[in-house]
Amino acid sequence: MTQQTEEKVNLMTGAQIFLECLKDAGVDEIFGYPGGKIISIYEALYNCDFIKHYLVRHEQAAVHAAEGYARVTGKPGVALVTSGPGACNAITGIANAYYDGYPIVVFTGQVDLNQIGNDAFQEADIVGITRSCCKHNYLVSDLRDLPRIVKEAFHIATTGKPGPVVVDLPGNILTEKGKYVPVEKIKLPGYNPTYNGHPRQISKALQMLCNAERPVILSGGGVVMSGAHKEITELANTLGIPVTNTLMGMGTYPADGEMSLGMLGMHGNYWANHAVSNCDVLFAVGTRFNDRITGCLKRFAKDAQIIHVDIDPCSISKNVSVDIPIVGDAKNVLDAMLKEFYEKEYEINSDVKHAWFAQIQEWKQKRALPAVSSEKLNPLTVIKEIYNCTKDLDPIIATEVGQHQMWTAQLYKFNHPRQLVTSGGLGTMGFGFPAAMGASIGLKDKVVINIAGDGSIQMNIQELATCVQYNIPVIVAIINNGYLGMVRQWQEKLFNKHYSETKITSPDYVKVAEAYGALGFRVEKAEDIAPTMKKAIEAKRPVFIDFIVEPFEMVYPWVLAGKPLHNVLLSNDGIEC
Ligand SMILES: Cc1ncc(C[n+]2csc(CCOP(=O)(O)OP(=O)(O)O)c2C)c(N)n1
Repeated sequence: MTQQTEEKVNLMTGAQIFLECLKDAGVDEIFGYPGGKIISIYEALYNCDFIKHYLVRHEQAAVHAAEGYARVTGKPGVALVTSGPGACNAITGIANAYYDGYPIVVFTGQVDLNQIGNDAFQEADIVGITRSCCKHNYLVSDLRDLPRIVKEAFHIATTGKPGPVVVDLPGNILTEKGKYVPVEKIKLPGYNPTYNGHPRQISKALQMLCNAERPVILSGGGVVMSGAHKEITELANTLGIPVTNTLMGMGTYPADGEMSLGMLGMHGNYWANHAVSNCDVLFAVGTRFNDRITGCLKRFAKDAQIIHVDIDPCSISKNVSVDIPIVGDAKNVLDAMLKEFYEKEYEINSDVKHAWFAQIQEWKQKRALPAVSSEKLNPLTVIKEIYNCTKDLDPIIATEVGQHQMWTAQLYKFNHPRQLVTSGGLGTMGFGFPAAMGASIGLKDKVVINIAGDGSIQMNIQELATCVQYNIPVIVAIINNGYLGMVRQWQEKLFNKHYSETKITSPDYVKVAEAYGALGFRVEKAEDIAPTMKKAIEAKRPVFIDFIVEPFEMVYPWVLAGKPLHNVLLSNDGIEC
């Protein structure tokens, strides 16, 4: 054979090269949905023994599943969708991962290069559409660029503040033939995330924390991302500083740890909100200070000096102005702080800190979470009981968005990071179920439970078919209150009980489960919760449990939008200031 013919024989299609690129990136599981412009990738997948593809039932779910996978494993998740409608269906998932900062790479099909802009069949300008909701995006316009772009995409998705990267793959690039030349090194001179905090800022911050009389640590999603939970726990315990967390920072300090204040914000703990409102130093790590956390910005921690550690320089002093900014990776910064603390033997004034702790305990005693009173099965009882039945299994808990999400955050005690999978920034109903599916694929031995509302579960309910096809044993606990509960709650309090379009009907979820080939149970009494959970866990199959609950339960504590954090509504009766 001549050298030229030999080279021709060794040529691969763009689609085959694409799979080799994924293999080199360490990817072995992807979520996707085929279509005309990526059919050549599916052809290449047909005999591919190094990538397992999960066929979802909707592209939005493919991206949420990839994010769920990324959240629990710490590895990037991958979704593959076709051009036009497939890519458009993926947008919500991309935006969701962007706001919560999780690393996923979404590959979208595109019409052939020479058809772009010609109103070609199934064309959508996905690079344009996703510009504002992804970390970076690419259109591959030359097959020779494909290995470099895929390598860069994974690098950008997983470094600095993680996020979604979109790679648009024109059909002709995937069918063209070429040689696979792996890329060894990434050269991105304009992209240099800062990992180490400035040493002088770190010393200043440490000094300020040691001198503080009423300090609080606020731990956010960045702590999960950088794997800094041990460091934050050590710092809090060593310096004697109470820790509150954002929804994204759940489990970064153990819920049953001595210094734990639990969640802050709109539905955060009364005592956590009061502690932040009254602290003199707030040490915020890996949080964006979004409005659900700060309440009225002008009055947020208004007497406090604020130290803010974040890997993303853009989030520093964006919402809350900061006294000591530290740009860097949370783990590195906290490590450096601890090292300096031990080496230089900083002193802590334990007496004043004890007084502060005693004050917090007083707030804690005064205001526990609301008591439950109703004839019907109460949603809070369901979540507490799910916690009791599963805490020893250390399960992954996903949620949808609504009241059930806030009750889960309040009542399920998360002792580990990456244990709660929930949509924080975008607040996407329909996220939980596919994300739970992705989480279950990522951690095959874990019990994975999606706590859902009856509204939310109907948004991506079709993924039950995916779970059945691959026997992904996700348990969906539907907190069925017959309403879009969280909106109904706002209508009750703020719109004179005008329940406009929030009463929602449901199918018979037991029959739905059975129709899809899954297991279904209905629970209406508290005593049936534990035995049903046991059956669901033992089944090791996809299960729906329909918990028929009191429709009018409210989520308290509640800081009304725009109010300061300490204006906490504890019941329908009044505001505690
Ligand atoms: C995709 C999407 N559409 C609309 C909303 C607005 N929204 C937030 S909570 C909520 C109600 C959720 O109802 P349900 O899933 O039944 O949960 P519940 O509040 O009753 O626990 C709605 C409509 C949203 N967050 N996401």
